[in-house]
Amino acid sequence: MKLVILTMLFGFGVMQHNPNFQHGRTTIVQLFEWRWSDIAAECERFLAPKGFGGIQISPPNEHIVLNEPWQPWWQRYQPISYNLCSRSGNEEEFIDMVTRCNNVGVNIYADVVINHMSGSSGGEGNHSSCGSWFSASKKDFPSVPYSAWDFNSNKCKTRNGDIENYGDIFQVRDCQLVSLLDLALEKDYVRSKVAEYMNRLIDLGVAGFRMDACKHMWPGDLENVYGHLHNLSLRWFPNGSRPFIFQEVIDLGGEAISYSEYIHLGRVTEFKYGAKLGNIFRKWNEEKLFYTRTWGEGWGFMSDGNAVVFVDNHDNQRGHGAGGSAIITFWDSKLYKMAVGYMLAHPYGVARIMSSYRWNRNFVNGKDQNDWMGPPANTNGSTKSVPVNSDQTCGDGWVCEHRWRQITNMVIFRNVVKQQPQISWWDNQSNQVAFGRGDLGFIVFNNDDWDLDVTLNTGMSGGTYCDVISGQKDGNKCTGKQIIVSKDGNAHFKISNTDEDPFIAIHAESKL
Ligand code: 5J7
Ligand code: CA
Repeated sequence: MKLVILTMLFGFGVMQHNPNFQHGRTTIVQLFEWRWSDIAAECERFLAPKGFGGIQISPPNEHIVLNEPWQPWWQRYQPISYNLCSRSGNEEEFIDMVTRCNNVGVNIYADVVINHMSGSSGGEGNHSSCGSWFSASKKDFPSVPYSAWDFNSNKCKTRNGDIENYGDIFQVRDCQLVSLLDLALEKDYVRSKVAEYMNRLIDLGVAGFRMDACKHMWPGDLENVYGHLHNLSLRWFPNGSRPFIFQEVIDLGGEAISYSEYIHLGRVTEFKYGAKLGNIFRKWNEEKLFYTRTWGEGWGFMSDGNAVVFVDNHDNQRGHGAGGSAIITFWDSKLYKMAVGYMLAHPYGVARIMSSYRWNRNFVNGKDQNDWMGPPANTNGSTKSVPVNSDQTCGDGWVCEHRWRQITNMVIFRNVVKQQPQISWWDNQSNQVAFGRGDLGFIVFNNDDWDLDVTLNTGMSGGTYCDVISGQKDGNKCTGKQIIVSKDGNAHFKISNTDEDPFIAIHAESKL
């Protein structure tokens, strides 16, 4: 009996750390600000065939619509109601997306904003994505409905009701984050409204949630909400599947609130990962790639089973948030491909890659004046859809990093080598490193300012392999470099530091 109860408790807790990937897939792509109709098409024409595991979508609920002078991306982080109509599309389009992506085995993870509603200066009227009326000054959101009683005002002790001191955990949880109206998640009513919203998404087929701003919510309140969630839809998932939970807690160390308060509830975003990897590939702060021999827990990161890892996200790719200018993004494409390649080759964590849009960066004294800019839009403010060019790149300002050959092919690499241990580490005591994943994959990086020219034991079976960075396997030939592995597993690698992509990766399915 005791054992049964223990198994149930353990099983219940652990399930929320599992991404529920289908068909042995491994990787999440954040399709930031994409429309639902574009995502549905992308699942069918690209993500499923290339083996992507799931998508983090922008918040699907009704949000404020701002004009300053053009809709900023962060309006999606100011909820007005839990109606499923947003800048990305309406309810019908949402349902169509979830259905079509699930039908081809690509999971949908919704970004969920439950710490707050709109900003306190959000005014009164119908400037919301479904046109619902609200009054920020009266704390009245009748489409949920929430009224003034459902917010934290009385618990917060700061003068203007905003968080002033991140060293005070009561302020961080009970006061307003940059004037956003802070929900009283200790109230059963608020918990039930939030759980009802999340259950609606689960019942439609969503596989899990990216929980926004968890630092600003009490772990006990989150535990209560998660405890009310349904199992995943039996239409696509095995009986008893729990929603995957990954929580945004920005913790680079040195604050009063630690990621460790949240790991029993689900996975947590490991912000140290991209911040450190940025410094390493940029060779800042005396960092060298060979120091990553102990990458992962050896660098003081949270344990493997709790981490979601990423090179950049929608927030820190624009100089906001954790990591500052060390964060590598598509703007530094050569370094970016290497950093994402490293992440996808390395076994630590559940990996998420970013898919962005371009904006007019304009630095004044080191600060981007246009860090607020929303997605490519038509003159009426609606988000442009994502056109795919004949060379498979995206148009109209959509970057589609996930379609860059080097990145797509490393998503496939990660699927091929999953669960294989990291072996055969080699380095030159500088910025050239190599490692294998069991006998199924091998990768070599040259981030030094000189050539790499070395014979290494790959641990792989003898034969000719196509490098999946400079090209890939195409029938019985390679479109890029070829690597010959001898019967004893040795292979010769030569990588010029001036190569467009100074790294090489081979795996079992790239063998001729
Ligand atoms: C929260 C943190 O705990 C943290 O450590 C951090 O670095 C950022 C935030 C943060 O989270 C948000 C979550 C939301 O759902 C909505 C939000 O508006 C925020 C948010 O604003 C926010 O902090 C901003 O970025 C930090 C780097 C600054 O230190 C903060 O002051 C804040 O900056 C504010 O950004 C400006 O002060 C304000 O004038 C401006 O209007 C506002 C614009 O909104 C954002 O930049 C939204 C950021 C955001 C960040 C996220 O991590 C996220 O998941 C969603 C939105
Ligand atoms: Ca709060």
